[in-house]
Amino acid sequence: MPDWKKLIEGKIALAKRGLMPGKVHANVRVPAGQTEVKNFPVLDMGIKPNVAKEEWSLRVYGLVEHEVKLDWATFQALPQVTDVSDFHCVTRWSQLDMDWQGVRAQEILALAMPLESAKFVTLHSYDGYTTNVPLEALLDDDVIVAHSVLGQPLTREHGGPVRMVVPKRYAWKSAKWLKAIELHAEDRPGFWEVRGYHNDADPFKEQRFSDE
Ligand SMILES: Nc1nc2c(c(=O)[nH]1)N[C@H]1C(S)=C(S)[C@@H](COP(=O)(O)O)O[C@H]1N2
Ligand SMILES: [Mo]
Repeated sequence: MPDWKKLIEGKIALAKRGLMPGKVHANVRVPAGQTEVKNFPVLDMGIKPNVAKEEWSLRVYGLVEHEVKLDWATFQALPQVTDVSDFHCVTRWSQLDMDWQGVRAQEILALAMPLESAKFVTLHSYDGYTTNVPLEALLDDDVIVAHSVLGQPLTREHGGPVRMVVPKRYAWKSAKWLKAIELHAEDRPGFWEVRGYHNDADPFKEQRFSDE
């Protein structure tokens, strides 16, 4: 005789887990509709700006108490971390265990002291690309302003010298060749978001296009 009580309790526990946001895919590394790759493909609009470390700077402006402009040396002097996360591109590839190295976005935002009214962010890149995220999303521990990955400085094609990495969103939110972080009160859709990509871009909800 099976232990019915235990079986039923187990089923209920499983069903309930499915109702808890964020827990549904807790043991699934590769989201639905994605294929795991290991060759770190390159994806962008084809313009790959050549930004030397000496010429690079990162500006934080908009609804902040202190506008910040970091040059390479100042950026390197900030607390450095390595965060391992998975990278999901809307074109259906995922690369797991990416060991992004750099400074937590929360660290850089703290220097600028966002105003109470700041709720949304536009990431600006040297190729003219933009993408939008809620300010809160950038405060997660796994969001890195990265200069290295896979044990090497970021190559130009992957957004070097510095890119943003927002692991909980599809990779188009991870702006390469990062130039500025602009804070505002209202949400401003970026390059892909005005072209039909989903505003929120959660890979585990398959938020690929806004009309799906
Ligand atoms: N500045 C900039 N950042 C960008 C893009 C871009 O065209 N320009 N493309 C985005 C897209 S669509 C993806 S999938 C990822 C790809 O990053 P990778 O080329 O390092 O794999 O970068 C994102 N960041
Ligand atoms: Mo992409």
